[in-house]
Amino acid sequence: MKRPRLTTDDYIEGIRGHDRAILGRAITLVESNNAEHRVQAQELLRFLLPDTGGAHRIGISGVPGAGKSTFIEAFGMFLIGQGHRVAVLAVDPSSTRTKGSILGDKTRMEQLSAMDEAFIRPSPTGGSLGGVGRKTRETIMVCEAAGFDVVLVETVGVGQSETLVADMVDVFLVLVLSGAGDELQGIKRGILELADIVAVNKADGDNINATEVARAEYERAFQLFRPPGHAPWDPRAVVCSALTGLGLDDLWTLIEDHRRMITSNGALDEKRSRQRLRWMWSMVDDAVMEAVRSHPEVSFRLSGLQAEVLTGTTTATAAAEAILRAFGIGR
Ligand SMILES: Nc1nc2c(ncn2[C@@H]2O[C@H](COP(=O)(O)OP(=O)(O)O)[C@@H](O)[C@H]2O)c(=O)[nH]1
Ligand SMILES: [Mg+2]
Repeated sequence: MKRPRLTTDDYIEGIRGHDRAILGRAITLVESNNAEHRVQAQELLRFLLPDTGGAHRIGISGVPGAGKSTFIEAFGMFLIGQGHRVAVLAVDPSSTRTKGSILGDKTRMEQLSAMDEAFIRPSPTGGSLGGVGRKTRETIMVCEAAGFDVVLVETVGVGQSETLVADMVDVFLVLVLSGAGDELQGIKRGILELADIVAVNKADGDNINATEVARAEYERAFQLFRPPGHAPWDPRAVVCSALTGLGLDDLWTLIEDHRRMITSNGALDEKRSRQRLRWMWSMVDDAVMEAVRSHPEVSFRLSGLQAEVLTGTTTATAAAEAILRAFGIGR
């Protein structure tokens, strides 16, 4: 059954009135690639804009099995206990909304998903990484307008989606595990570059000592890699247990310290401004690339030119110039 179309006023009223059904539909609107929907979504966002930006935007990454889902359940419940309203979003470009995909395991978030103060939304499906990025960023704005003051954005700890999420949040948290031979030597450089906070999870049972060792290794690695004092924030490592709740309060205190620090020295405003500008350009880049690739004259010549570059019979420069000429901007 087709639901009646909502006007932009309906959306605004529903979002401001904390109507979950309308919030869900507003996000669906924002996620749509349909041209008419895009127009209405942009109109809606323009009206909501003054109510956005108020949340702690927190990115959470970690390899599968690190405990992200369990952590978000426990941390989300902890935050609600502190009086917060928590939205949980996900970025997983490979997600097909099947079982086992990110946030597909709602069973690990049974408590949280039943709370009025929580809103859990799975990753937008399909489309390019850039498309997923737009949808998630605009969803963050809609959730903020709906009064969620903490937005957790979960992503898998691999490659580009991690970088993408780090560029849409205020603080980037990486969940890691102790042991498994990854102390110092194997610490992923990406973690050191992106993380504001590393949380060594599963600090419970026989694992407590090992997590403390790993935490100290991460702290040392941060000091070597990013000498203290040159950035608005010196990254930190903590231990926690998503299972017992140990360390969640200290972690939140640290996130609040981070917030205070980057607010007082102006780094938060600057970070968000830079993020918006990069986001604008990434959308222009994507659209231009799409226009070039789908241009009839370009597609006509593309496979031939690519083959010549692959075999080395044409230089990359000559082929690039030929493509741009075909598109109409070359010399
Ligand atoms: N002992 C212990 N197990 C945990 C903890 N957090 C998660 N787990 C377990 O680790 C496994 C993977 O957790 P999950 O939340 O699905 O990880 P994800 O793949 O990162 O989302 C599950 O069996 C969890 O029960 C923790 O703090 N302590
Ligand atoms: Mg999970």
